[in-house]
Amino acid sequence: MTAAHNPVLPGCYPDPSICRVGDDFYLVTSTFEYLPGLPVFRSRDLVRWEQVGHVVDRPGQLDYEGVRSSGGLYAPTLRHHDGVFWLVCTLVGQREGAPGGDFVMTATDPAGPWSDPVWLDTRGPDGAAGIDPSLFFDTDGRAWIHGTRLRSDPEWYHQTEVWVRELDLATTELVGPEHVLWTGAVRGAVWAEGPHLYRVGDTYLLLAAEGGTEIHHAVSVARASSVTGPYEGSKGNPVLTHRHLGRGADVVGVGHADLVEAPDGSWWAVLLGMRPYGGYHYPLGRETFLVPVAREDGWPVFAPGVGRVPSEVDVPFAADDAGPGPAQGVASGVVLPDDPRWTSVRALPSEVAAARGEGWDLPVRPATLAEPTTTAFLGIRLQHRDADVRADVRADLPDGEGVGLVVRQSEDDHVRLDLTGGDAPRVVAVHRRGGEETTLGTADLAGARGAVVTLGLRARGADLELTAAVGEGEPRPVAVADARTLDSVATGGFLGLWVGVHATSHGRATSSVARVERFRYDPWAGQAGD
Ligand code: 6LW
Repeated sequence: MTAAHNPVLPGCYPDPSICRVGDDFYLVTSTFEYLPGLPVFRSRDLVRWEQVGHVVDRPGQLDYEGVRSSGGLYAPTLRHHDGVFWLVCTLVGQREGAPGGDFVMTATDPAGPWSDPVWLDTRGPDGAAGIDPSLFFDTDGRAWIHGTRLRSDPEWYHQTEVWVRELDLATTELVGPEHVLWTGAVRGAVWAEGPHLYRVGDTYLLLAAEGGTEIHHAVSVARASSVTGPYEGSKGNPVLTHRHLGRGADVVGVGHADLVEAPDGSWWAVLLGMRPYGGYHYPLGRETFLVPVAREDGWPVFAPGVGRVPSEVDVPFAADDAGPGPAQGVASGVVLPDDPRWTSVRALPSEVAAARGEGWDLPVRPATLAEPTTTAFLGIRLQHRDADVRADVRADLPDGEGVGLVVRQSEDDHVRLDLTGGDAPRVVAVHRRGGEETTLGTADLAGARGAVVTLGLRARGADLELTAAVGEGEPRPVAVADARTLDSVATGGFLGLWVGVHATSHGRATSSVARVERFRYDPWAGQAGD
């Protein structure tokens, strides 16, 4: 037996959905405006997770142009039926006239390739679109799509309803009448969402989040003897929440759970939660946690005997020698171009850059990070509160262009350490906050033209220090920034922070290529006082 360490996927991996095929568990999470989209992880033991691919990894598979930060892909559900993996998800915030809303993709290998999307018309009677689609395959061969949308006649602000409709598997079309199953366990609960249906014997279980994906988030459960209801809520609802622990808890906002049965018959849930630090802020975003689930009187009991998300979870069927898996953010050192952590915004890394050696050729684009379009950006999730990040970039761009290290929340909120082009390179640290830019610090790098400049970020909790070094020289502090001004508590939205590199010519046509020699990410284990 060995223990899973929570979170099992650190960093911005929200809205986890899980299924099992034979001895393998598969898990997907939301990716918003980042591409490739919807990472697929595999595990044999729920402890060690390995990324095997992405659902959205081809140019043109989905159209992200104009999708603003925290729009894009929300809350996927992954299921397996008759040799086929099914993925349902929502594309939010697409530009006028572009396809969006709920869609289905299929694959025979979860590592890909996945199909192009089949769009579903899941709008309600009044035309309102929804989010958080899920798919349930019943034992009689019928399939049911369910999801969440705001009620057209709400009794309270942000009251939603969970609906279900049959999916014709031959045509991938919704058929038959719609049924509304659930509006939350608590009167006044906002955002009953993230629904998932399961069948246990002759009983249908409905799991749903409620309370909003922040401090009041919770997991509730209901059951029925027919898939279309009526559903009766558990008297134990909410069956898991940390809302009563307050903002000082080590983990907050737990909810959006999905259940899976292991080969030995035991039940488990994956769900999202946040680890605040530096006060009530969670720069790492919403992360994926694992919780054991017991069954009592036909109802699931989450974290039995404990009632909260444990920091360690014993998994009886995991081998004793299980070390941490490659997806758990333990990777330290140069992030090579073929590393699955690399993402870009609204385009694939391969569409904005070309691998070269340990690093990248990153063609400079006129667009800046402030624009909801394809920018010359490559980044990975910040997965640790304490980490060192270094981008080695060549100081050879022309005047008016720049390449920089960035800590990104969104178009409107990020911190950049930019190396300017031209004969007299400088570094300029800028905080773009709520769309307004402030210079945090500058340093002249005399004689650096043509040299490799190391742009550094030292994250120690919420304290971010930005440094620059020329060649093998000592890093010089350029500016400090505060991660508490960048997290979603401060800025809104759904994302944790990303760290990466970007290049821009500030609107001018260009054919320059920024050279990113290498990018390092090192979690910092630390010592007191360092
Ligand atoms: C997700 C939904 C939610 O679709 O956040 O506030 C969305 N609620 O369940 C994005 O993660």
